[in-house]
Amino acid sequence: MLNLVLFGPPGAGKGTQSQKLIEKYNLVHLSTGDILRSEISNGTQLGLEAKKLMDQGVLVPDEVVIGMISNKLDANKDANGFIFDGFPRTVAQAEALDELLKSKNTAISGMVALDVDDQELEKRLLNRGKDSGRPDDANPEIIRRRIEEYNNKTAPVANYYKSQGKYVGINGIGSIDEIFEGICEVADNY
Ligand code: B4P
Repeated sequence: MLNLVLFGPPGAGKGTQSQKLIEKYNLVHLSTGDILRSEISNGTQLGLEAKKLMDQGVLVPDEVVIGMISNKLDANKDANGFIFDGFPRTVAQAEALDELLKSKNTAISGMVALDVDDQELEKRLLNRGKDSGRPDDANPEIIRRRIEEYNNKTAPVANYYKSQGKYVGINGIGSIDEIFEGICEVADNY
């Protein structure tokens, strides 16, 4: 079973590369950002609460996203494997994910981290914001808050996987296909 964590700052290309990976390896895509946005568009209580935080560029509480991932794992019992996109975003989420997978007799195969500098991230997100309608992509101040949140709370997750020998860093600047090739080289080894 291939269980890949696709990691990187906001706008690094996790969602973009996930779409290509699920097709090539026949995996289930678990994006906490997408699940939260679908809760928002369905007007659920969870969505209403998440929206307030996401619009400010801050993370939603761990227990909320861990619960969502747990439900999705249960709903996809026959999957070949999973791409975790935007999750785990804190060390507590990474620990919870290990426990959830262990209870299903599987584990994370590895983490691929996309490395992109802050200036490029800001440019990509503002560009996407022009037509995505995503409030968190709309202004530089919120984007900077998201990057700060990443540096404070999410970057330590890389060390969690490094200490397990499961971390591989990839240059996230270049064409989408070039970056995809780099990720596939890593994934093919698992
Ligand atoms: P996410 O939806 O996960 O969004 P993201 O980090 O902004 O995007 P991603 O890295 O996937 O970028 P993409 O490929 O789209 O999170 C949104 C919010 O949800 C968070 O701020 C938080 O509030 C909440 N949340 C989500 N998960 C959570 C969790 N686990 N815990 C707590 N809170 C959570 O690429 C961005 C743009 O770059 C696109 O326009 C794309 O076309 C472009 N691009 C991609 N690759 C490129 C390349 N190689 N060259 C040029 N442009 C490229």
